[in-house]
Amino acid sequence: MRRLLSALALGASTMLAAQTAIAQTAAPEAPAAPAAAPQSFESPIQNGKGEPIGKIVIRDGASSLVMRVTIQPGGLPPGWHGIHFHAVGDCSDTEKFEKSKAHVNHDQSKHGLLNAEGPDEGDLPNVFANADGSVNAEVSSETPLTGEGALKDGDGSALIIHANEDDHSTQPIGGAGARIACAVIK
Ligand SMILES: [Cu+2]
Repeated sequence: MRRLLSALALGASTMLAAQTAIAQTAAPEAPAAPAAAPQSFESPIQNGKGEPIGKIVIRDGASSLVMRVTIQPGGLPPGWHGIHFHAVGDCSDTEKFEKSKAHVNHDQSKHGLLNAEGPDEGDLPNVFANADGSVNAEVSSETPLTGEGALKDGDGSALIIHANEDDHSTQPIGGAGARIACAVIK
């Protein structure tokens, strides 16, 4: 009985030692982030029936923002889809999403990441929806989330997903077609 008790005691002290070791090794990594932590913003994506199909998560750094687009299975028709930042943060007219207006474009640039006179500030790379309609994508943009010329200006902005892919050169939206999903950025 005594052996058993001391074995238990030894076991407990070994566990404590292990926990202390974990705490010591984990500690130095913790304080690194806060100084340069990017601003982040999250918003649901809704389809043409006003149903939630996924979300955008934006992290805004000093010189560019990174946006993750996540859409659940069944959310989109499979294949490539053009996506853009549109000028107004209003997704309430779900049939056509026209209240989101045209692209964010403060300096009258031409549309298209591949256009010599572009791109406009709303231009983004296409995203690809899998056979089940889901999307997991990450894109970047030099358009800021806050500050001068930002997405979060007085009337906000919207992330619009189009029915077709964007060819990144023809006007006005690269042949991307109808607006089929929308997320408010405000
Ligand atoms: Cu668009």
